[in-house]
Amino acid sequence: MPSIDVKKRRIDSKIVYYGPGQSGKTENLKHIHGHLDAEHRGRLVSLPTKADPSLHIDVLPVRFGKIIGFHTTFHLCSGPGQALALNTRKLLLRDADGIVFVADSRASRREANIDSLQELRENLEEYGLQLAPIPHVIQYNKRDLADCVSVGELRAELNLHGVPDFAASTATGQGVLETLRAVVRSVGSDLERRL
Ligand SMILES: Nc1nc2c(ncn2[C@@H]2O[C@H](COP(=O)(O)OP(=O)(O)OP(=O)(O)O)[C@@H](O)[C@H]2O)c(=O)[nH]1
Ligand SMILES: [Mg+2]
Repeated sequence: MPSIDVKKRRIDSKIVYYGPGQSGKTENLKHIHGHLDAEHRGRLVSLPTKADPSLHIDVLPVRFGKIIGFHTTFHLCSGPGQALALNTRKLLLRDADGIVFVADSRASRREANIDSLQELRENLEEYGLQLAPIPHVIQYNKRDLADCVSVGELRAELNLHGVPDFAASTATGQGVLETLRAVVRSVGSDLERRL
Protein backbone atom coordinates (compact mmCIF):
# COMPACT_ATOMS: atom_id res chain seq x y z
CA MET A 1 0.00 0.00 0.00
CA PRO A 2 1.20 3.52 -0.70
CA SER A 3 1.53 6.00 2.13
CA ILE A 4 -0.81 8.96 1.71
CA ASP A 5 -0.41 12.33 3.43
CA VAL A 6 -3.68 14.19 2.93
CA LYS A 7 -2.44 17.41 4.58
CA LYS A 8 0.63 17.71 2.39
CA ARG A 9 -1.25 16.23 -0.56
CA ARG A 10 1.44 13.69 -1.33
CA ILE A 11 1.68 9.98 -2.01
CA ASP A 12 4.74 7.78 -1.46
CA SER A 13 4.79 4.53 -3.35
CA LYS A 14 7.34 1.70 -3.52
CA ILE A 15 8.59 -0.13 -6.61
CA VAL A 16 10.92 -3.08 -6.01
CA TYR A 17 13.55 -4.18 -8.52
CA TYR A 18 13.81 -7.93 -7.93
CA GLY A 19 15.93 -10.60 -9.59
CA PRO A 20 18.82 -13.01 -9.24
CA GLY A 21 22.20 -11.91 -7.89
CA GLN A 22 24.14 -9.64 -10.22
CA SER A 23 21.36 -9.34 -12.83
CA GLY A 24 21.79 -5.56 -12.98
CA LYS A 25 19.24 -4.17 -10.50
CA THR A 26 21.62 -1.61 -9.00
CA GLU A 27 22.86 -0.63 -12.46
CA ASN A 28 19.25 0.09 -13.48
CA LEU A 29 18.93 2.56 -10.60
CA LYS A 30 22.30 4.13 -11.39
CA HIS A 31 21.33 4.59 -15.04
CA ILE A 32 17.99 6.13 -14.07
CA HIS A 33 19.72 8.45 -11.61
CA GLY A 34 22.19 9.51 -14.29
CA HIS A 35 19.61 10.12 -17.01
CA LEU A 36 16.67 11.81 -15.30
CA ASP A 37 16.65 15.57 -14.78
CA ALA A 38 17.33 16.54 -11.16
CA GLU A 39 13.70 17.76 -10.80
CA HIS A 40 12.51 14.18 -11.41
CA ARG A 41 14.79 12.30 -9.06
CA GLY A 42 16.35 12.51 -5.62
CA ARG A 43 19.57 11.04 -4.25
CA LEU A 44 20.55 7.42 -4.91
CA VAL A 45 21.22 5.97 -1.47
CA SER A 46 23.05 2.69 -0.95
CA LEU A 47 22.76 1.04 2.48
CA PRO A 48 24.81 -1.98 3.63
CA THR A 49 22.70 -4.98 4.74
CA LYS A 50 23.05 -6.47 8.22
CA ALA A 51 23.48 -9.99 6.79
CA ASP A 52 26.60 -8.90 4.91
CA PRO A 53 27.81 -5.29 4.80
CA SER A 54 29.32 -5.92 1.35
CA LEU A 55 25.75 -6.36 0.03
CA HIS A 56 23.55 -3.30 -0.43
CA ILE A 57 19.99 -2.07 -0.61
CA ASP A 58 19.63 0.81 -3.04
CA VAL A 59 16.88 3.40 -2.96
CA LEU A 60 16.16 6.11 -5.53
CA PRO A 61 13.10 8.39 -5.31
CA VAL A 62 11.63 9.50 -8.65
CA ARG A 63 8.78 11.95 -9.33
CA PHE A 64 6.79 12.46 -12.51
CA GLY A 65 3.69 14.40 -11.52
CA LYS A 66 0.42 13.99 -9.70
CA ILE A 67 -1.99 11.12 -9.05
CA ILE A 68 -5.53 12.11 -8.02
CA GLY A 69 -4.12 15.61 -7.54
CA PHE A 70 -1.42 14.48 -5.08
CA HIS A 71 2.33 14.85 -5.77
CA THR A 72 3.59 11.27 -6.04
CA THR A 73 7.05 9.90 -5.30
CA PHE A 74 7.97 6.41 -6.43
CA HIS A 75 10.73 4.96 -4.26
CA LEU A 76 12.69 2.56 -6.46
CA CYS A 77 14.33 -0.09 -4.26
CA SER A 78 16.66 -2.94 -5.04
CA GLY A 79 17.94 -5.60 -2.66
CA PRO A 80 20.81 -8.02 -3.19
CA GLY A 81 19.94 -11.23 -5.08
CA GLN A 82 22.39 -13.44 -3.19
CA ALA A 83 21.06 -16.44 -1.24
CA LEU A 84 21.99 -15.15 2.20
CA ALA A 85 20.03 -11.93 1.70
CA LEU A 86 16.67 -13.70 1.48
CA ASN A 87 15.25 -11.91 4.54
CA THR A 88 16.28 -8.53 3.18
CA ARG A 89 14.51 -9.26 -0.11
CA LYS A 90 11.41 -10.44 1.71
CA LEU A 91 11.27 -7.30 3.85
CA LEU A 92 11.71 -5.04 0.83
CA LEU A 93 8.72 -6.65 -0.86
CA ARG A 94 6.44 -5.74 1.99
CA ASP A 95 4.00 -3.04 0.85
CA ALA A 96 5.46 -2.98 -2.66
CA ASP A 97 3.10 -1.21 -5.07
CA GLY A 98 4.93 -2.48 -8.13
CA ILE A 99 7.73 -4.83 -9.14
CA VAL A 100 10.34 -4.91 -11.90
CA PHE A 101 11.74 -8.40 -12.37
CA VAL A 102 15.28 -7.96 -13.73
CA ALA A 103 16.35 -11.17 -15.46
CA ASP A 104 19.90 -11.87 -16.63
CA SER A 105 19.73 -12.83 -20.34
CA ARG A 106 22.87 -15.00 -20.28
CA ALA A 107 22.36 -18.73 -20.89
CA SER A 108 24.38 -19.50 -17.74
CA ARG A 109 21.78 -17.62 -15.62
CA ARG A 110 18.67 -19.32 -17.00
CA GLU A 111 18.07 -21.43 -13.90
CA ALA A 112 18.90 -18.51 -11.60
CA ASN A 113 16.17 -16.41 -13.25
CA ILE A 114 13.57 -19.15 -12.88
CA ASP A 115 14.57 -19.80 -9.25
CA SER A 116 14.44 -16.09 -8.42
CA LEU A 117 10.97 -15.70 -9.96
CA GLN A 118 9.78 -18.71 -7.98
CA GLU A 119 11.27 -17.23 -4.81
CA LEU A 120 9.50 -13.93 -5.54
CA ARG A 121 6.16 -15.79 -5.73
CA GLU A 122 6.87 -17.62 -2.48
CA ASN A 123 7.86 -14.43 -0.67
CA LEU A 124 4.68 -12.71 -1.82
CA GLU A 125 2.62 -15.70 -0.74
CA GLU A 126 4.00 -15.28 2.77
CA TYR A 127 2.30 -11.86 2.78
CA GLY A 128 -0.85 -13.45 1.39
CA LEU A 129 -0.21 -11.89 -2.03
CA GLN A 130 0.01 -13.17 -5.58
CA LEU A 131 2.18 -11.76 -8.33
CA ALA A 132 -0.45 -11.55 -11.09
CA PRO A 133 -2.58 -8.72 -9.64
CA ILE A 134 0.45 -6.64 -8.56
CA PRO A 135 1.54 -4.14 -11.25
CA HIS A 136 4.76 -5.60 -12.60
CA VAL A 137 6.97 -5.67 -15.67
CA ILE A 138 9.85 -7.88 -16.74
CA GLN A 139 13.23 -6.80 -18.03
CA TYR A 140 15.63 -9.08 -19.94
CA ASN A 141 18.90 -7.34 -19.10
CA LYS A 142 22.47 -7.69 -20.44
CA ARG A 143 21.37 -7.89 -24.09
CA ASP A 144 24.76 -6.44 -25.08
CA LEU A 145 26.50 -9.70 -24.12
CA ALA A 146 27.18 -12.46 -26.64
CA ASP A 147 25.77 -15.53 -24.87
CA CYS A 148 22.17 -14.31 -24.51
CA VAL A 149 19.13 -16.57 -24.64
CA SER A 150 16.57 -15.23 -27.17
CA VAL A 151 13.91 -12.87 -25.84
CA GLY A 152 11.24 -15.32 -27.05
CA GLU A 153 12.65 -18.14 -24.94
CA LEU A 154 13.05 -15.93 -21.88
CA ARG A 155 9.50 -14.65 -22.33
CA ALA A 156 8.15 -18.21 -22.46
CA GLU A 157 9.97 -19.08 -19.24
CA LEU A 158 9.45 -15.90 -17.23
CA ASN A 159 6.55 -13.83 -18.52
CA LEU A 160 3.74 -16.15 -17.54
CA HIS A 161 1.17 -13.36 -17.07
CA GLY A 162 1.83 -11.55 -20.36
CA VAL A 163 2.91 -8.29 -18.70
CA PRO A 164 4.94 -5.57 -20.47
CA ASP A 165 8.51 -6.80 -20.99
CA PHE A 166 11.68 -5.19 -22.28
CA ALA A 167 14.99 -6.22 -23.79
CA ALA A 168 17.55 -4.09 -21.98
CA SER A 169 21.16 -3.36 -21.28
CA THR A 170 22.25 -1.10 -18.48
CA ALA A 171 25.62 -1.00 -20.26
CA THR A 172 24.18 0.72 -23.36
CA GLY A 173 21.02 2.14 -21.75
CA GLN A 174 18.72 0.10 -24.01
CA GLY A 175 15.31 -0.42 -22.42
CA VAL A 176 16.14 0.93 -18.96
CA LEU A 177 13.99 4.08 -18.97
CA GLU A 178 11.29 2.26 -20.98
CA THR A 179 11.10 -0.35 -18.20
CA LEU A 180 10.78 2.42 -15.61
CA ARG A 181 8.10 4.27 -17.59
CA ALA A 182 6.07 1.08 -17.98
CA VAL A 183 6.11 0.16 -14.30
CA VAL A 184 5.34 3.73 -13.22
CA ARG A 185 2.41 3.85 -15.66
CA SER A 186 1.13 0.53 -14.41
CA VAL A 187 1.47 1.46 -10.71
CA GLY A 188 -0.03 4.90 -11.38
CA SER A 189 -3.18 3.50 -12.99
CA ASP A 190 -3.49 0.90 -10.24
CA LEU A 191 -3.31 3.63 -7.56
CA GLU A 192 -5.87 5.76 -9.41
CA ARG A 193 -8.20 2.78 -9.60
CA ARG A 194 -7.82 1.95 -5.90
CA LEU A 195 -7.73 5.41 -4.27
N1 LIG B 1 27.60 -6.25 -19.92
C1 LIG B 1 26.69 -5.89 -19.03
N2 LIG B 1 26.98 -5.93 -17.71
C2 LIG B 1 26.01 -5.56 -16.84
C3 LIG B 1 24.72 -5.13 -17.25
N3 LIG B 1 23.99 -4.84 -16.15
C4 LIG B 1 24.79 -5.08 -15.10
N4 LIG B 1 26.02 -5.51 -15.51
C5 LIG B 1 27.16 -5.87 -14.66
O1 LIG B 1 26.75 -6.93 -13.82
C6 LIG B 1 27.32 -6.78 -12.51
C7 LIG B 1 26.21 -6.72 -11.47
O2 LIG B 1 25.45 -5.53 -11.65
P1 LIG B 1 24.57 -4.95 -10.46
O3 LIG B 1 23.75 -3.84 -10.96
O4 LIG B 1 25.44 -4.68 -9.28
O5 LIG B 1 23.66 -6.22 -10.16
P2 LIG B 1 22.63 -6.42 -8.99
O6 LIG B 1 21.48 -7.14 -9.56
O7 LIG B 1 22.36 -5.14 -8.29
O8 LIG B 1 23.47 -7.38 -8.04
P3 LIG B 1 23.13 -7.78 -6.51
O9 LIG B 1 22.67 -6.53 -5.80
O10 LIG B 1 24.41 -8.31 -5.99
O11 LIG B 1 22.05 -8.82 -6.59
C8 LIG B 1 28.16 -5.51 -12.57
O12 LIG B 1 29.50 -5.88 -12.84
C9 LIG B 1 27.58 -4.72 -13.73
O13 LIG B 1 28.49 -3.88 -14.35
C10 LIG B 1 24.44 -5.10 -18.66
O14 LIG B 1 23.35 -4.76 -19.15
N5 LIG B 1 25.47 -5.49 -19.48
MG1 LIG C 1 22.49 -4.61 -6.29
